[in-house]
Amino acid sequence: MGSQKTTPLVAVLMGSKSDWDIMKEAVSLLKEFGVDYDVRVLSAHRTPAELLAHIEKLENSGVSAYIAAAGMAAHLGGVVAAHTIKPVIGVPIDSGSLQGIDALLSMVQMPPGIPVATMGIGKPGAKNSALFIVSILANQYPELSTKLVHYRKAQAEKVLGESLELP
Ligand code: RP5
Repeated sequence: MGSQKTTPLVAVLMGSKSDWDIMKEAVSLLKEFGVDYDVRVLSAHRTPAELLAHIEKLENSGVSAYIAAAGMAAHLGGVVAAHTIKPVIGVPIDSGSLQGIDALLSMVQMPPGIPVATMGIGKPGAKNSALFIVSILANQYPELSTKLVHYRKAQAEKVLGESLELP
């Protein structure tokens, strides 16, 4: 984990190192698309001051969007969104006894005014968070638009190929 490159386009934040097993899926897709990123473990509850300091640093360095992943009573996405006007994509982590339902509701039920674009729970949500950000950035970066079209094409071909493999 840690920083990757000096000018991050996307900041990936997670509430605990225990979220990494899920969030590495998002980071791996950002890498595949060649999107610069910065990954940190920072908690809205456990390290509130450091989280704010980090957001301030990212804002000054021209970050384009945030992915905020957290489990249980997940406030990370909302707190990040409160300190930026950049898009914040939330990933509810399936930790704790409620397996992510708690985190999903915490993120998706933001009161009006400060949105967090909430993905599905766990690994599928982590993957979609990266793809969703690539969609947003594709408006600004034509090379990402091209890569996303190729990604979708390859995905469709894989699905069509799977039908042919059936007995
Ligand atoms: C949340 O609490 C984290 O995002 C994590 O999903 C959950 C449990 O954290 P640990 O006790 O594993 O550090 O803040």
